[in-house]
Amino acid sequence: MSGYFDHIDPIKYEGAESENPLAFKYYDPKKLVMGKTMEEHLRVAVCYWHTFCWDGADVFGGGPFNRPWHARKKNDQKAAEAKLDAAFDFFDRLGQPFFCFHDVDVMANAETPKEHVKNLAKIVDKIEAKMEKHGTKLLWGTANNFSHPRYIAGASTNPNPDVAAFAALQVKECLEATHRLGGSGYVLWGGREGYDSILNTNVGQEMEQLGRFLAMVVEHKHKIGFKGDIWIEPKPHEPTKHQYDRDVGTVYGFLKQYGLEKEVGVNIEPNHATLAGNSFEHEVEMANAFGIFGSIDFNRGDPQNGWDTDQFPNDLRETTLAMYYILKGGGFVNGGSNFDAKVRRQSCDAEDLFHGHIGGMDLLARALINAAEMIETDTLQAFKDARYAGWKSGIGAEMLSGSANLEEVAAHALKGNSSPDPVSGRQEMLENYITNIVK
Ligand code: XLS
Ligand code: NI
Ligand code: NI
Repeated sequence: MSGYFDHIDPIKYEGAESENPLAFKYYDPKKLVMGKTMEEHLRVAVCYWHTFCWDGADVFGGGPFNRPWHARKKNDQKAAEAKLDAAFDFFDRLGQPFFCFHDVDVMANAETPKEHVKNLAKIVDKIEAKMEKHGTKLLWGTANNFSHPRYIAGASTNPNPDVAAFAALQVKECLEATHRLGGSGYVLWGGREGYDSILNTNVGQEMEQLGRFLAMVVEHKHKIGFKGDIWIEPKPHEPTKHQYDRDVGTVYGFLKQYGLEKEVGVNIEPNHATLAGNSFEHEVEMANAFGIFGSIDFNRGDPQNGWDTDQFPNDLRETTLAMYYILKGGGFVNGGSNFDAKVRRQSCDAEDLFHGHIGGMDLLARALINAAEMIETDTLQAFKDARYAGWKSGIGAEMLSGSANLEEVAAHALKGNSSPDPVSGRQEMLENYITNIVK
């Protein structure tokens, strides 16, 4: 045991009346909602990187967090194992079912390709034993192909194919590790797959490279028999000026271009959605529309500054809406609710890591209950069904099925004696309905 979290008792569900800040008020894992437990619906995961790797450093100053596993200064195997002990100790106390990691989050530092393979394998053995003992499962794994200086100009989109080959090595090893650890998914976030300046970038060439890289990952998934999903995580920019996977719609076009739309889905992050000028629920609903919804990296940005602040989510209205669309799309299958979120730099105690996650899990629980209530009566669906009913028969159905051509549709319009009347979209009424649901 790490000792670092010893002063925190396991977090229990105590109900909405509880005044204990270190207890769940709404997240009751066994509570039944629409025939499934909350735990099964939400599939909550803790992310390794923000929770155990980050020491609180920002661009203006060093890390104030003082976690014991950072004290070694060198991220060697001993430090990696101390971090692993602390991570599973945290998971036991929080009681969430899943975790997520990048290869470099869990392993000792490596410089050469051979060292990379060796160090990852060493820690994966330890992770496997920990998972067996503690019962926490892997939601997804991913390779960090953006932090090391070799990736300054991207990974698969690098002008130098040897860099892309190093990235391929990392992805192959991490996909195999994810498979071995029983992960439900594998994520590719294109951290630097874009450009800082279009002046030095061959955009068409880079997208070809990215498409082929993704196809190789899918081929390998099938080769090793990985049954989980592959997800791209859209983000418009940061760290690059422009990232090719800018939002769900763009990713779908990209997948279509390379014939991968049936093989690859999306891991949506609300803070990335808002950076792209979209709402969170827009991204979920676009993914549903294209049939590529996968998983969520829950967090939020700060409306007053435009970057990926990765704060724990706390907006109940936004989360309720997103949850409604997630449930409408069938809910999580292999995906889940990963908190890609970090406590603020001044929240430097072990305890703060619990407050962040407790708040996030309680929020998801409330959003789930609200969304289930919305689905029960499904006022929105009924409204939309009535609004589009015209397309089910007559000229609407003929247009959609292709049985009427432009001339025939135009002839239908000519038969009318006047211009069609405008119909209210009832936006305020629907907004009021949401306001009254959110509680
Ligand atoms: C960064 C991304 C990253 C991915 C995993 O903005 O959210 O953390 O989730 O590489
Ligand atoms: Ni993320
Ligand atoms: Ni992010």
